[in-house]
Amino acid sequence: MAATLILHHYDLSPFSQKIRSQLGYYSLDWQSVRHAPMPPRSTLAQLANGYRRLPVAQLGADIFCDTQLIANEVIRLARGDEAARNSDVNEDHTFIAYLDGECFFQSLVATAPIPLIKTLLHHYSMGDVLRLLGDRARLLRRGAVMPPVPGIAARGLRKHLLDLDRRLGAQPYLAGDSPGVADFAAYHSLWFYCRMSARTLPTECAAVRRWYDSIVAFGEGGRSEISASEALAVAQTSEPRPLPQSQISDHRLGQWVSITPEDYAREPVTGKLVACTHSRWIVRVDSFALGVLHVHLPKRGYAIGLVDPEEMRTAV
Ligand SMILES: N[C@@H](CCC(=O)N[C@@H](CS)C(=O)NCC(=O)O)C(=O)O
Repeated sequence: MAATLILHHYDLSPFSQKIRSQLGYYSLDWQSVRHAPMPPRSTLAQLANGYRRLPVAQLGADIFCDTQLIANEVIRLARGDEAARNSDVNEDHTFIAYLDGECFFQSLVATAPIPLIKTLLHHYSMGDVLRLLGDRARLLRRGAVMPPVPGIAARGLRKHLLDLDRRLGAQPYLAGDSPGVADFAAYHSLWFYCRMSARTLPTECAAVRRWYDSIVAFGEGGRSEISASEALAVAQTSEPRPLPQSQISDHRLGQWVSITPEDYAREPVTGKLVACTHSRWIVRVDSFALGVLHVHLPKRGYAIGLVDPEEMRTAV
């Protein structure tokens, strides 16, 4: 029986919303493990071996970092291997990267701070909200991306909404008659902006408003909550799935590597490189507590480097 997708996430996370809405569109059943909005996150540390961002998806002992890969796994679960392969090859990844990068930061910065803090205070204590804001400020300071200043963000967001409206025109979704990954990537930042600012989208963008409401209506599929220890038990009692058949050669296969996001939260995942396709790397992690895990990371937006095996021995 196919493993059920476990989504490690938190409710206010926009990138997690990208996946929750996609799960809703495909009416998939999934299991939810809710995490704190900032580290320490001990379960995530055990499963993803250094990757700090959310969401992370889990299928047995396979761990998927970044919504690029998670979205593809959701398509695989819903529509099969070939549909996932086609989406991997045919989606406009440059546009998706723009939506997840520049447009995401525009929406974040354009969100009015007072309603944002009010919404956060509905979910977390004042102390936690202050820690969260400090954590995100540090994360950006150490990152390689520079968010826009508020005036530029607001203008950028407006231009983006007009562009989306033009792209949608009379068609229901950016991808045509049914939503593709770009639709969910465009949606999550606007979801965050509307929800956190308690604002609606401008009336002049009628096509965007119609499109947005239709994605809201997908809901989030059949969600059931499980505990972090249940998710760890799933990893511990599962074997990683077979490695992909269509691989490409890489001189680092079989060696210790570290793979690090290039934009922000640049904490590396280390492990032995066991597979490499045109869009992903898979590293094997031998965990004392959980056994063998395969951690999947995307190639787009991530840097790979060799690690001295001696260093790894001393670390163990
Ligand atoms: N490129 C990543 C970005 C994920 C991301 O930035 N997630 C945010 C939450 S929405 C995050 O992890 N922030 C830092 C944190 O929560 O530790 C993806 O597509 O999954």
